[in-house]
Amino acid sequence: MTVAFPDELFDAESGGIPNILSIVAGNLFGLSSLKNVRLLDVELPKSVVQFFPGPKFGIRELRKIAGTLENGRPHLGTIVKPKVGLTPDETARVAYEAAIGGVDFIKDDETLGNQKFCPLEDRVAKVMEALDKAKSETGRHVFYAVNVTGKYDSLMKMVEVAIRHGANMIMIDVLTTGFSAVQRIAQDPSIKVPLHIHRTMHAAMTRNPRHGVHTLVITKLMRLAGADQAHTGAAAGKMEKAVKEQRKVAQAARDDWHGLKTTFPVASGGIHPGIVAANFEVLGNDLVINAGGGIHGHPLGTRAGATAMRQAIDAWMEKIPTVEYAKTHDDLKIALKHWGRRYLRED
Ligand code: CAP
Ligand code: MG
Repeated sequence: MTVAFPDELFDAESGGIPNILSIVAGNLFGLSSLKNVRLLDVELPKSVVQFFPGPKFGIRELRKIAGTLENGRPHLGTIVKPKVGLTPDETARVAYEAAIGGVDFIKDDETLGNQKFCPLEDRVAKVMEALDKAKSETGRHVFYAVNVTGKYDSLMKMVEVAIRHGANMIMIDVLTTGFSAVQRIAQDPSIKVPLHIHRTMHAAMTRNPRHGVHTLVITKLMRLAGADQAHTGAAAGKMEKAVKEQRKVAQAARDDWHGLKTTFPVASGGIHPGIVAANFEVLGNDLVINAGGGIHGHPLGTRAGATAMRQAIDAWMEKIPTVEYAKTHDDLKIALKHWGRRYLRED
């Protein structure tokens, strides 16, 4: 069923997303007279949307910086793995190898913040130094999204430290931190870097098909708050969902929406070269395809893993089947032998 609320109920200016959620996604979930209830979508009028910054950059600006505006190919991202435990020097080495191999974007994993074994300040300085070196060798720009997830005051300090050391993207786990933190950073004119938004914990409310909140709602709210890139889910991968659903969710990040800039949808989770084409087929080319284990787990290491992913992207762009392309591209050939490949059936 569709429920309409009067506009004046919403205090979008000072209440922001917390106020919207308290109204449309509040106590209803706990009512003992309801066995199950699920929020499938939210439609917000311009009178509400106008109070939100939306993405500062959007897909077009990110493509301009990465140099992919002309060819329109999907971006390739990686998550530094193992997810925790590496020192700043080790993290920088992985980042350098991935950059040389061909990624456009590198991110911290969602559990890495400012732990003692890998302090944020030292990590950012060393990774950015490694990416500068990679740039001087390849001419390619690579984004590094630094995870500043944390309590509000330290989060703002981490943003400042990260930017001072050259960070060119900031990452936040939105559900554990709060939509307001994203909005706070997105609307700050002095913070001139894009935001990558992770949604760890989302499945606690999005997974049950009978109860909770659909990822479509989370995606719209991430865009409203200011996500330049946001995890929207993969069509093939370790956390894949129904094809039609995933397409709809990725599209919500890119559709016209009361003049807001677009959000680059990110497909992540168990991605490897053998399922790259399957994801593009469903989710399109305006997509960041993100592989952690599917890059660093390549038998020849991170650099070859990144190259194999890039080759799978090139194959797709040249409309050549991945297996065919692999015959003349060794890193891809080894990857397909290691992980196999898969196509999707529409469901
Ligand atoms: C992927 C990932 C991401 C999930 C998030 C992980 O790594 O870094 O956090 O994909 O899921 O830790 O699993 P791998 P979603 O490539 O090594 O699997 O995008 O669905 O929110
Ligand atoms: Mg992760």
